[in-house]
Amino acid sequence: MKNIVILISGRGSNMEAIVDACGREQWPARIAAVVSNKATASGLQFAASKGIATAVVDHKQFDTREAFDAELARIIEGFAPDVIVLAGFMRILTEAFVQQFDGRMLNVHPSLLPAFPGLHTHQRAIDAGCKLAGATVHFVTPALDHGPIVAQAAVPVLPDDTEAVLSARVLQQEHLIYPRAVRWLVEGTLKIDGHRVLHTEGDTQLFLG
Ligand code: NHR
Ligand code: GAR
Repeated sequence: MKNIVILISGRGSNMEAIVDACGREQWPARIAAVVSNKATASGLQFAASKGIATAVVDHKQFDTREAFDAELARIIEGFAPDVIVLAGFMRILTEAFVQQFDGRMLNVHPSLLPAFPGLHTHQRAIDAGCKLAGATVHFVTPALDHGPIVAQAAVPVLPDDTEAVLSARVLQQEHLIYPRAVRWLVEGTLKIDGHRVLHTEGDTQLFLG
């Protein structure tokens, strides 16, 4: 049984999708904890309602990113994590933190990386005139949003799209590809080869929404 620790900052709909898939598909894993950097994150209530341990490490209580990350790592280690999942987690992590969990930590980012790393991805894709947008699941490395790509989903950008409409279309795909990718990491069916990630049994890593 592997332990999954999920980090959130807000709504936590990706966390919900992972919790649900883990139970429904009977993964050889449990959600050991959901940890937020914000006490007000609504996802904490969902996790607690499922009997999952929750914790808050408020970044505002720390003077430096290093101090915040050290406490976050201490809390996470208490749950003996095998897999760490960033699910709408909004704090950039230090190199030391990332290295501590090297090869065990995934993020879902709401763009087709390497396009639009960072924030406000949907508005940037609309403003750039992109005809495709999407989501990327990647291993977390020190370089923000630049880790090896595990899976991507593409969706159209339609002429009248607003940020809200496009982000909802992308989010639907996140809820499909992120549980799949976490399951692969739990099952040990991913092989990292430089910047490329291959599924050892040939499952599709490309989704067209
Ligand atoms: N940390 C590292 N080292 N590497 C990555 O790839 C990371 C990471 C931390 C978070 C998620 C990422 C995303 O999917 C992520 C990937 C937050 C910011 C950000 O600018 C950027 C990217 C991501 C998450 N955060 C601001 C900060 O100062 C705070 C913004 C806010 O609170 O709203 O940390 O997009
Ligand atoms: C998701 O779209 C996720 O890709 C994005 O925030 C949303 C979180 O939704 N992540 C980031 O922008 C990270 N900087 P959720 O809390 O409902 O999963």
